[in-house]
Amino acid sequence: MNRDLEILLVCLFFASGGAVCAADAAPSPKPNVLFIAIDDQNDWIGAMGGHPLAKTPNLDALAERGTLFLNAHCQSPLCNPSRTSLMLGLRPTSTGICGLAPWFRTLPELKGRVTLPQHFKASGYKTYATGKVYHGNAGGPVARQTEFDVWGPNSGVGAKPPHKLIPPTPMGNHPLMDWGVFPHRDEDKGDYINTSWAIGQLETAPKEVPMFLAVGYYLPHVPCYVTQTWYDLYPDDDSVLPKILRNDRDDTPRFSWYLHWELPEPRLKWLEENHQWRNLCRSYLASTRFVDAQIGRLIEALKASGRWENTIVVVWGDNGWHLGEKAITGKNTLWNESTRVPLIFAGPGVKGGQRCVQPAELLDLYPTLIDLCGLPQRNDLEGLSLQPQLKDAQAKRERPAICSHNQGNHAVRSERYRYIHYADGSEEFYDLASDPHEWTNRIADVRCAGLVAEHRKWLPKVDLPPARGRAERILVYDAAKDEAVREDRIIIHRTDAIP
Ligand SMILES: [Ca+2]
Ligand SMILES: [Ca+2]
Repeated sequence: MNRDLEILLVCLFFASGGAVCAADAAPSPKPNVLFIAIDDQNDWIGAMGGHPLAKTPNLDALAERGTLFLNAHCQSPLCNPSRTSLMLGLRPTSTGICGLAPWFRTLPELKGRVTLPQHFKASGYKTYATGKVYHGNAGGPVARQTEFDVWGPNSGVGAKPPHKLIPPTPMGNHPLMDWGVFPHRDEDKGDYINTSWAIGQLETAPKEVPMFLAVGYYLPHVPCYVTQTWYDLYPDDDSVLPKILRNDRDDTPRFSWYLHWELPEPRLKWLEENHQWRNLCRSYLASTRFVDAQIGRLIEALKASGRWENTIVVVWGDNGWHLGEKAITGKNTLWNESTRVPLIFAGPGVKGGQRCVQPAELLDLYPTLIDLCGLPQRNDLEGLSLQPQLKDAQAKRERPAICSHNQGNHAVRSERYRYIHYADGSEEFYDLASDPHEWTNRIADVRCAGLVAEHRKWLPKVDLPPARGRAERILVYDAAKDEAVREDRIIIHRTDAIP
């Protein structure tokens, strides 16, 4: 069948409400969904152009088959709140879930909330999950009963060296804060094991029942352990380093340091002093390349299972990662390195070969997948369906993408600009067209005043304080005193180790 006719039939199918097939009035099989999450994956992906040496042939092929969003952003630059928001279809500002805890089912108001996979299950799908889909082991055995039908392994990073590979890091020398090469096999890595399990499901699951298969990749989240083969694909020279501006933080508010809390991730200064910057960048690039290879295995199995033509593949990252930009490593910021994420849709109903620069949010996955699969609509979701952009990448979106990090801190990303508002009232404004690295804060430029005001209008009207049950230490930044105190007003993780 030619591609245009195929799209037309798919459109007719959706227009019919998905109840009957327009072509022959026989029941039409709903498309399967392969739902692929990558942890802490920034734009260092070939097709995204975030790093000249990034090579991801399998992700690039998926992007070519479908639509790649080049301006997609997480709703919170941290695992638990980002994933919770996506799965619930609600902003972190609407739930108060903005930290590594709580597991959302512990909140009475969210106990019965229908998540994305539950909505698929209720619509006749069998749902499968392996790896890091929700944050860590969030929910534990309870989640295993309620969130998916079938659970595979959640193997984490897998093989680990007997001791940390890098020198002791400041901020607690956290065990996860490590990277590099040590002798081990790809087959002993968590992401490999989880992929093998998912391949097994593709081989054995009954074809009559549509599948929703979620595979959550742990890498390139730290520790970025890789085997020599992948590591050696990247040169031992400075071409692996990102472009940075040495005095980049001179024009960012002091509060932007507090936002990046008391994380275990070392600053750029430490990486350079300990000759670890290059090693980290190579390890991260190699980790992504390894994950890409696992996605390649998965796609091959999908094709071999006969489901390729009738499966929507969606790939997303839960937040980005800094590797020295703005003088830090890690996430937990409101700049592009933290908020921008990969987002690819491919399969029936998705136009191929498209690059979309309209803003998109991970929040949009829930309503978009409902549309693509012809599931019953819901009126309780805060995202927008991306279906217009999946048909025509030029289709305008009615609002910017918003990323929030604890109460009072928000980034508003339109097609061209980024506006940031911090809880103490300080602000930043960037023109990505002339300043793609966000090096020049133009908030004080009077010529930008009108644009800033337009972006300010999009700050969330609802902005709940953090929900109870947070696991990490909570500190409050008191702007008047310029110090951290414990209370429940503005929650912020402050470090006193600002370089
Ligand atoms: Ca993450
Ligand atoms: Ca700057």
